Amino acid sequence: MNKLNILTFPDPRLRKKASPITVFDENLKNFAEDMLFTMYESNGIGLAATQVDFHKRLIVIDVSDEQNDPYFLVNPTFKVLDDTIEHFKEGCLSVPSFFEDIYRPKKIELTFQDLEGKQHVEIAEGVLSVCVQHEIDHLEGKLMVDYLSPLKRDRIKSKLQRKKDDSPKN
Ligand code: GNR
Ligand code: NI
Repeated sequence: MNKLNILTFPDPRLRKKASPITVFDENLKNFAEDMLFTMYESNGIGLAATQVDFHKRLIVIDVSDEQNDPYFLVNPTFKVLDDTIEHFKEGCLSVPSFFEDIYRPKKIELTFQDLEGKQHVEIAEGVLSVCVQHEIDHLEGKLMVDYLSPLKRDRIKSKLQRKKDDSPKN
């Protein structure tokens, strides 16, 4: 298993729109396992392929306490079932060390394929709903910071940019 490098804001590659997955082969499974490993190593509850510079519609999620209940979502989409807006303190591995209240619809119907290409439909609420919406945003090139005021976003941007300039990595 490989730990993949996670891109950080404001890297322009985080703005690319991911394309659908059409081939369900061993390569896809191996890559999904590397993503899951990377997510667990980084103590995340979700990871979108975009964040590791792979611009296809693939997400891994595990919102369980024990980190032993992974979901692999291929070509995920959702429909809002309850448009009550709830806020949640969100974090993002691509926006490290910032936690902000983000507002999103409460309840969704999630449609996705598994790594075999089989289709599934599920209802999601709570953290799972938040996380799925956060990850699908990544596939569209959208980030948590886009929901903040321009002032707040720019402050986060310059702090993270400064950190990048100081470190040889990335
Ligand atoms: O690890 C993560 N935690 C988190 C917390 C609240 C809302 C969303 C998330 S997703 C984030 C991992 C990540 O950046 N996924 O894209
Ligand atoms: Ni994120």
